[in-house]
Amino acid sequence: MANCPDPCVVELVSDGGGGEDSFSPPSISINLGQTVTWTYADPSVGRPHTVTSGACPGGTCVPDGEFDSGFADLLDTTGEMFMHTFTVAGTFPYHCGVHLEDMQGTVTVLPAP
Ligand SMILES: [Cu+2]
Repeated sequence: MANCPDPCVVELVSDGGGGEDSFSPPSISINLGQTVTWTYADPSVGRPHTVTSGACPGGTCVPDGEFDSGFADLLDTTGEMFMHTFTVAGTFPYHCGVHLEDMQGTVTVLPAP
């Protein structure tokens, strides 16, 4: 797992860059109180994504309400961002509401030293 610097940025990308729909990097760890900024960096401009908390057990994604960029304003424009500040330690799985189990990530919030 990559330790994310502060400010911490996770990019939303897809096959336009030769890869797959993904959060890059998919798994990060941060310190308690740190903010994560998800930035649309998908070369396939117009391919929409969301950042939605919740795991996908058995391939079915279940939003858990911790954070959600939502469907009202899909992330589909270069540089568009969604931010969330993590104030509780723990492991927070999330997914894209469009690509579901094919596009997942995890934020691990380290406890205060
Ligand atoms: Cu997506």
